[in-house]
Amino acid sequence: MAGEYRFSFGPWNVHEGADPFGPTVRRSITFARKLKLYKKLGFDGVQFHDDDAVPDMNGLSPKDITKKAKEVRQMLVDEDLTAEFVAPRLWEDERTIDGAYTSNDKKAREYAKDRSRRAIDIAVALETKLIVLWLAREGTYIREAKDSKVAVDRLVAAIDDMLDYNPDIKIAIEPKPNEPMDQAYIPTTGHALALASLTHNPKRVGVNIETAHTILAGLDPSDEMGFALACDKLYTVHLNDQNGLKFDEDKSFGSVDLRRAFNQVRILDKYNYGKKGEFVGLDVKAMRTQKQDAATKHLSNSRTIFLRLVELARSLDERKVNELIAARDYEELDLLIVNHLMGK
Ligand code: GLO
Ligand code: MG
Repeated sequence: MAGEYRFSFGPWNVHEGADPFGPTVRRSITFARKLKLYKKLGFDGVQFHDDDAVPDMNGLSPKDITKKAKEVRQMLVDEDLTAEFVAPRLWEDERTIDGAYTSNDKKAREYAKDRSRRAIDIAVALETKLIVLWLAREGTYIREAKDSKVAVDRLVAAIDDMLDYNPDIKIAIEPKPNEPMDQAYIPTTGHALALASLTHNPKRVGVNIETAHTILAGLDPSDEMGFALACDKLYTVHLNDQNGLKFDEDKSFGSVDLRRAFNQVRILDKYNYGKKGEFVGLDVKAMRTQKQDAATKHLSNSRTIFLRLVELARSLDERKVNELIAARDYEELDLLIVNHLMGK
């Protein structure tokens, strides 16, 4: 069953444990050493920020960026790995303090578009067609700081620019309602798909649904996935878990609410997620308390939990489920599901 699903994570998911209130607690691991971890942990796909592949890319010419990205492609080949996607990292530059595509400053917007084109060049060199857009700073701290109608126009223009730049790429918008901003402009799957419909080529714009982000928006992750599946727009997922409305925790998949995780796996498996080449992407962080040598367990554990939940989804007595639905006996259905999760 593991072979039916291919799993991916990003190099940022093996991290040093710094948080806004304290420094790093683990040593850095080089990118080359991180790549060696993938297969051992059961992963085949690498998610990239553009500068995970080409560090300090702002100081390089487009030609040099492509050259360096091709070297990384060779590293992937050597490790028998695939690049899943490239995401322009638009939130760390001093020009994008107040947003990238939606900044009030034209120079910042131009930088963001240019950087996105370079990210596409990197994707081409890494031989992936998928671009992920996490719109980190496209929002506000106070309502009056930007015009929300203009912001959407600018997001459409930026996405159109990318679609025109390369006719082969597909873009997966990763909605998130807040953090780092107080209010983000594209908080949910519905917003992302409405935005897609405004672009030149809606067929090439879909979503990357992250469990924690849907929970922060007060929504159910499996329903968000069902919505995207019905629209044929679920290009990838960022599975993890989240303990209620607090900072974005990126906990191991299924570690907070097993039933919620079960329902995500159930809908993905039911509608053949992965059969068109989609990866089961994780976006999980190790707890800050983990020691150096044990700081990859969150990845292998999330994968293990996913695969066990596939088994549970497939062994659920669907005939019984349908009988209870027909009888509208949802109390009994509730017990059936909880018992199933408890192995009864
Ligand atoms: C943060 C996001 C982030 C993105 C990543 C890929 O909340 O989940 O980790 O997924 O930068 O664009
Ligand atoms: Mg994510």
